[in-house]
Amino acid sequence: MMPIFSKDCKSLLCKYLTREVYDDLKDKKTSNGFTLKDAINSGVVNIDSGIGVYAGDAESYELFSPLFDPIIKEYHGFGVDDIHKSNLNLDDLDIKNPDPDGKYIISTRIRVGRNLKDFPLGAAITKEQRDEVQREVLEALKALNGSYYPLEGMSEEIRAKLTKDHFLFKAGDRFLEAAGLNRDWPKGRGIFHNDEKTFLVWINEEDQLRIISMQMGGDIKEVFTRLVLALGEIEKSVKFSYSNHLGYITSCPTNLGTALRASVHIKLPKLGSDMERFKKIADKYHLQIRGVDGEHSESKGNVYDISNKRRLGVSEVECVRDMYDGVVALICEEEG
Ligand code: ADP
Ligand code: CIR
Repeated sequence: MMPIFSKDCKSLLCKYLTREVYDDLKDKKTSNGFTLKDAINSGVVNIDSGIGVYAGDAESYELFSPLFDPIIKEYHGFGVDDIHKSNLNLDDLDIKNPDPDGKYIISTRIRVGRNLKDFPLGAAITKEQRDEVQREVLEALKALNGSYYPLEGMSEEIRAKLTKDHFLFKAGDRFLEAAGLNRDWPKGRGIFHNDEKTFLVWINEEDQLRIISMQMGGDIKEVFTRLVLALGEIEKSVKFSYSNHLGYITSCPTNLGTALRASVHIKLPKLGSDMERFKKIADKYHLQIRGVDGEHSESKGNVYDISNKRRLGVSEVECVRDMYDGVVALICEEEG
């Protein structure tokens, strides 16, 4: 049955799931058995979703395009005839630390999401396939310096500390739960990281890989450089799911394209007391404001997570540049 959304629902799902779209898609199923009902369940169960949909495989984006296309258009400003282009050339990112004295920026993090070419995405994957993804990714990570810590068997104390310190994904996310992305938890999940925890890979959370570079302070270029070099190593042994139209294929349509989120944790007490002004600048520079514990969390002590909002139809270098330009503008406003 077509879901009925309450009047105050603001998700892109309730905006674009019209009766016509629903009737057109309700009986369709991808070759992995993923249906419209599966794709929309997260937004139906969580009416406070911003988006509300997840894909089960690359095919979902084609089969359910009457729903996904307008959502992608609204979130990324990217149309059906547009083409995505990747650019990871470090020489094209000419930026300096926007806060060399460390007055505002606490830390910088850049992550990309990736999924393996020959597997369904997490919402439609089987337990055996998920275990195989973990095995192939760990094989690829042998080329990098670090150790793997599986979630299964990890003490609750260590898991909670890694999450609190911003290194590990949270457990029991209700949006992922309703999307079917937490099935068989904690099996097949884990975190790989180097001793300094400046390079990390999450395995089998929302996406099969979340490849992360992070460090204290505001040296964005150094963080991006570490990420790009590691990506090159990983890509020597695994093939990622990529489409010429949509770029890297991800579970959530907000991550399509570069799947890159470049963020700073930044202290902005003045702007924090004038949210209207803060949001206006964020919109102008294509920024997203999150709380300090990540998506769907609140700010603490006037520290905000500021990141690029657009990820599709802009290159990786441009995504990082969006964040950099926005942070420079925010610091200028805070000082002015
Ligand atoms: P994602 O970035 O993978 O989309 P979240 O928004 O949930 O997901 O963030 C994941 C974790 O990364 C959270 O603990 C968040 O606080 C942490 N994080 C994000 N940006 C930074 C940053 N610039 N410095 C330190 N931690 C960060
Ligand atoms: C939601 O719809 O709110 C969740 N499914 C998360 C969507 C991803 N959020 C985002 O803005 N990047």
